[in-house]
Amino acid sequence: RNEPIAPDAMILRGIAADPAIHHEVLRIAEISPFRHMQTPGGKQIGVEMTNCGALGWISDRRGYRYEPEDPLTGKPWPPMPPSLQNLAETAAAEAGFPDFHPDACLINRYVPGIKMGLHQDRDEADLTAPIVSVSLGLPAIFQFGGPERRDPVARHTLHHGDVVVWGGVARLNWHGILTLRPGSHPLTGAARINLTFRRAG
Ligand code: MD5
Ligand code: FE
Repeated sequence: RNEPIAPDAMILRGIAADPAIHHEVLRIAEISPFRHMQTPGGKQIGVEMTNCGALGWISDRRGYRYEPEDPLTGKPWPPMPPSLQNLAETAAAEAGFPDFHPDACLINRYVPGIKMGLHQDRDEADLTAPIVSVSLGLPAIFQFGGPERRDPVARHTLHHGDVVVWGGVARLNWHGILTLRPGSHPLTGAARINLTFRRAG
């Protein structure tokens, strides 16, 4: 069940398969809908995004950052549902990070043909906190490298309900998601949804 993939990085298989998790995502998206964001360079990000929690990750012509309000609605992001917060904190503790309290949850929606290129997550104020990533719906192949862009990259398939926790020496590792393949999932349809819990502020 617990699959270490590198020092301070672990996959917890199938622990978020409860449909109630996905239902919370649908409720959040009724308030703050999924949307394509702009990059600072003026391109559209292929993945559709929304957020819940005190802070939400956004990208626009001015850059990448965390904001307390949804620029689309002008209102605060929907609160983080306690069931999602408990899931993230329980998974982090299981992976060896008992003091994790996320204040941000970025929700990514991939449809077939969409990918996320190799990158590092470094927009957070406290880089000692881990990140918890929950996968729902269609499977995807994620690429997991090292702290340097040139480090070798391993591939792991993430399925519905899988949770990945990474922190410590793995916190700034390069990672990405390969192009989503066509398919349909009973809960999400032709989509993969990823929730990324972070301590951003
Ligand atoms: C996703 N999202 O699937 C991924 C998270 C992001 C982002 O990367 O910044 O929104 S899953 C990728 C992942 C899983 C497990 C470990 C690592 C990355 N990692 O160690 O870097 O939408
Ligand atoms: Fe990332």
